Amino acid sequence: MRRGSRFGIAVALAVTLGAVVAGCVATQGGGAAGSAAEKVYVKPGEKDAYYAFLSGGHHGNVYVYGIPSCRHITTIPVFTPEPAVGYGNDEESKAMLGGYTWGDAHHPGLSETDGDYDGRWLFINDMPNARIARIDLKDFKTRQIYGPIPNISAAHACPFPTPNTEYVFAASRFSVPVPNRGVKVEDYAKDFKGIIAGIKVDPKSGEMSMGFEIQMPPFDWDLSDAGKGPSLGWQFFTCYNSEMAYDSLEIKASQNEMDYFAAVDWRAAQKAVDEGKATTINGAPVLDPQKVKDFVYLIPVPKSPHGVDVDPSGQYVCCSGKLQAEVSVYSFAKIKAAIDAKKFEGDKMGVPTLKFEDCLEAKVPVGLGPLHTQFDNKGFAYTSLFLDSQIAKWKVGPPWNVVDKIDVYYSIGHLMASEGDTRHPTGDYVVALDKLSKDRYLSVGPTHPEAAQLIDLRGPKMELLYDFPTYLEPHYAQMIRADKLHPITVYPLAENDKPGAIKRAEDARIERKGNRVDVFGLVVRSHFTPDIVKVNQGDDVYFHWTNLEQDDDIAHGFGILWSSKNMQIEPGETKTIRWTAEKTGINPFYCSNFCSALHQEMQGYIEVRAKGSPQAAIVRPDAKTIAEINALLAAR
Ligand code: RUQ
Ligand code: CUA
Repeated sequence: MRRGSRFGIAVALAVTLGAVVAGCVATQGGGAAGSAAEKVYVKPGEKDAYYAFLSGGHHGNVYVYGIPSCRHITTIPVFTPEPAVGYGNDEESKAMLGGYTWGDAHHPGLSETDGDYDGRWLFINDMPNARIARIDLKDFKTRQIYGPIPNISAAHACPFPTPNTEYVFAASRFSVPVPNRGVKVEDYAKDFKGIIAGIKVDPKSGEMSMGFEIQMPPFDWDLSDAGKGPSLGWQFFTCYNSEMAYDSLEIKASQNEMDYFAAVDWRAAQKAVDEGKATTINGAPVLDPQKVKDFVYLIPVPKSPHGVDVDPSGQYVCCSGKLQAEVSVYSFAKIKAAIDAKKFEGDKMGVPTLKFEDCLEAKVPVGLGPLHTQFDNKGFAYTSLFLDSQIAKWKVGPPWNVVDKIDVYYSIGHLMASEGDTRHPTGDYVVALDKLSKDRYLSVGPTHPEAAQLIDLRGPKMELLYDFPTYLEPHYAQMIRADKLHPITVYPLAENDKPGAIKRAEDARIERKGNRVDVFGLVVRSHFTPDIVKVNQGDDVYFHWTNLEQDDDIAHGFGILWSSKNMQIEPGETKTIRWTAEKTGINPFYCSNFCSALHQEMQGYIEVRAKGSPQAAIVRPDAKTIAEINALLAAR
C-alpha cells in the first residue's frame, strides 16, 4: 500500500526531475562537468578509475565492476562452484569449498594499512555457514576459506577488517546453545548464546586463524565496523532482539525502545586469551564476560539498529535504528570516558551497559528506515533510507543537519562510497544498492534484477548518473582506486612449485600405482601432452595439467566428455582434476577455453580398457613427441 503510493510519487518526481536535469546539467562547471552520459562514458580502450567489489549474496560470489562506466568486468567464484573455470571442480578448490556448494556473501572487506585500502586482499563472509574467504587481489582468486567458525551461527556482522588488517570479525546473527546441544527453544534466554569472534590475519600471507571468541547475550548480532584514529583498537557491533524473542521476531523483537551496540577492545580480548583466561569450546577460546572483565561494553541504540559506521576521523560511531527516523551519532571520546569512569547502568550477562545520554553526541533526522552510512572527503555522511527510498546527505559535526536528499529506485539497502570506509574517502561517487528494481529494466519475468545506481558526489547536490542491473544479490560493496591494484598477468613458471607441476616435455608421463593413475601433462598452444591416455575401467585418474604459456590471457581448458569435469588452467599454473574411468570405451577430452587458431584441434582421447588389462607402470612420450613439443614451446 505505502510502497505503491511511494513509487507513484517517486515516478512522478523522476519525470519532473528528469525534465529539469536534462535542461541544466550540461551547463554545470567544475571537474565533474558534462552530462550524466559523459560522466559515465569510458571510451573504448580506456579504463575505469575504480574497481568496485559487489557481494553476490546467495549467489556466493563477488562481482567486479568498473566505476564510473558500471561495466561488469568479472565474477570471482568464492563460496559456489563455477564450472567455467573449474572452481570447485579441481582438487584444490574442491577441498577449499569443503563440501559446500552454496554460500550467502554479504560484506566484502578490503584489507587496510593505516586505515586506507591497501589493495592486497578482499575478505568476504558466507553468513549461514560462518565462513570467511580471502581473495588475493594479485590474481583475483579465492585463496582461503576459513570456517565454519566454531560456535558462530550465521556470521552476518562479518568480516569488517581492522585498520591494519590485524583481524576480521564474525558475530552470530542467530543465537544458539553454545556448545550446541539438545535443549528446548523455549529455554532460549537461559541456554542460547551470542558469540563474537576475532579472527587473526597473518600480516604477510593474509592467512586467517582463530584469535578469540566472546560469549555475548543471545541477541541477534547484526553489523560491525572497526574503530580508527582515536577509536583504533575497538570494534563495534550492533544487535537487535535484545528482547530475546525466539519466535515472531518481526513483532516481539521490536518491543524495546533501545537495543545495543557492543564496543570490543580487541587488544584486551586477545590479551585475556593469551593469558589463559578463556574456556575452550569446540576448539575456540571463549571469554565469558561474567568471569573476565574490562574488554566489552554495551551502549544503548534506539529502535532495532542495523548499520554501525565509524566516520573517517574515528571520532564518531553512527548507528541507524531501522524503525527510527534518525541516525544516532556517538562520540568515542564520551564512550571512552564513561568506560574509564566505570559509569555503568547495569550489565547484560556480565557485559556492562553504559548510559545512552553519556555516549550520544547528536541525533540526525535523516528520514525513514536508515540502514547504512558512508562518507566523503568534505565532512559529509550519506545514509541509505530503506523506507523512503532515498539517500540523505548530512553534515558530520554541528549543526548535524541534512543538506541534500536524492531518490533512488527502490528500497536501498547498503550504499558504497568511493574508498568510503577508509580514513580518506575520495568523495567522487556513491553507488546505491537497491533491494528492488521494479520498473527500471526490460522485464525478465517475476524476479527483477537487482538495481545499482551510480550517483555523483562531486557537485553540491548528489546527481544520479546511471542505473545498472546486477545478478542476485549484492548486499554490501566496496570501491577502491584502480591505481592501487597491480594484478599479475601470468603465474611465473619458475615459481610454480605445485606437487603435480612439470615444466619440460621430457617430464610428461603417466604413472600407475594399483588403480590410481597420475597424468603429469603439459598444455601449450595447441596441444595436450599426452593426448592419448590409456587406463582401465575403475581407475581413479588424476590429471595434473601445467600450462607452460607465459603470455597473458592464454588460458587453456580441460573438459572431459560425459562428465562434469572441466577446468581452466591459466598461464604458468598447474591444476589437478580427478576423473573416474567408469565405462570401457573411448572418452574424448578437449581444450574448452579458446586459445589459438588451432584451439579446435586441441583435444585428446582416454582409452578405457577392461578391468585388469595389462598396463605399464609408467608411460613417457617418445623422442619424436618430445621434439615436437619442444618445437611448440620454442614457437610459443
Ligand atoms: S545487510 S541492507 Cu546483510 Cu549488510 Cu544491510
Ligand atoms: Cu587450448 Cu583452446
